[in-house]
Amino acid sequence: MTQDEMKKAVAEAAVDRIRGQLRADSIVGVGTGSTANCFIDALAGIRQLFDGAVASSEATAERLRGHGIPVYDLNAVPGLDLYVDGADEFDAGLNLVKGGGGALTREKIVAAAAKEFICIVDTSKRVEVLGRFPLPVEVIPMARSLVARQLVKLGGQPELREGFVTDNGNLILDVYNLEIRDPKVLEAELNNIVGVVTNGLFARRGADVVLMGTPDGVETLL
Ligand code: ABF
Repeated sequence: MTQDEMKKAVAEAAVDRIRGQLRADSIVGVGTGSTANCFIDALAGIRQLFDGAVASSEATAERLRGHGIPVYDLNAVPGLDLYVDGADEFDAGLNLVKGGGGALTREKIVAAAAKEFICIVDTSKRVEVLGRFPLPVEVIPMARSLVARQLVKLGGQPELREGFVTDNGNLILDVYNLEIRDPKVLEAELNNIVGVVTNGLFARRGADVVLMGTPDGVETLL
C-alpha cells in the first residue's frame, strides 16, 4: 500500500467506526490536512446519517461545503460527540504533535469540545519520543521575538514559518530540537508564555483512539 492508500483506508475505517454512533442531529468535528481530507470525502458517503460538521479550518469548511455538508459555528452547537483529525506525530500514550498545517488552535478548540477524539494517521507518524517533527507554536505577532527567546531558554530552536498567517491572523514558530519526554508538562509550560496562543502538543487532551493505516491494514490503538 502507498501512503495515500493508507490514508484512504484509515479514513474509511474512521467512517465505519463512527457510523453506528451518528444520529440525525449529530454534528461531527472535522480536522485539517490530507488525511482529514480523505475522511471528509469518505464522510460524504454517509451524509444522510448526520446533521452537519464543525470545521477546524477554513480549508476544511470549504471542502465540507463542497460535498453538501452543512458547516456550523462551534458557538451555535451545544457540543460535539466526535472529532476526527490527523496528526504529525503520536506516541504510545496517544499524545500528539499537531499543527503542521497551521490549524492547531482551532483543532485544539474543536478537540476540547468533543467527547471522543479519533486520530487518523499512517505508520510514518509513530514515534518513541515526540519532538522529531518541529513543534508548532501559534503566537500573537507583536510577541514573536519575546516568545522565541523563551523557547530558546527551554532548549528549542524556533524558526518563523515564513509567509504564513493562521486563520486567526497570527504567526507560527516551528520549534526544532525538542526531545519531549513529558508532553503534558511542556504543553502547560508553553501555554504559560505570554504571547503564545496555543502549542501543537495535544497531551492534556490527547487522542482517545488512534487509527493507524499500515501496509497490512488499519490498526486500532487505545
Ligand atoms: C492536521 O493535519 C494537523 O494537526 C497536522 O498538522 C496535519 C496532518 O496532516 P496530514 O494528514 O496531511 O499528514 O491534522
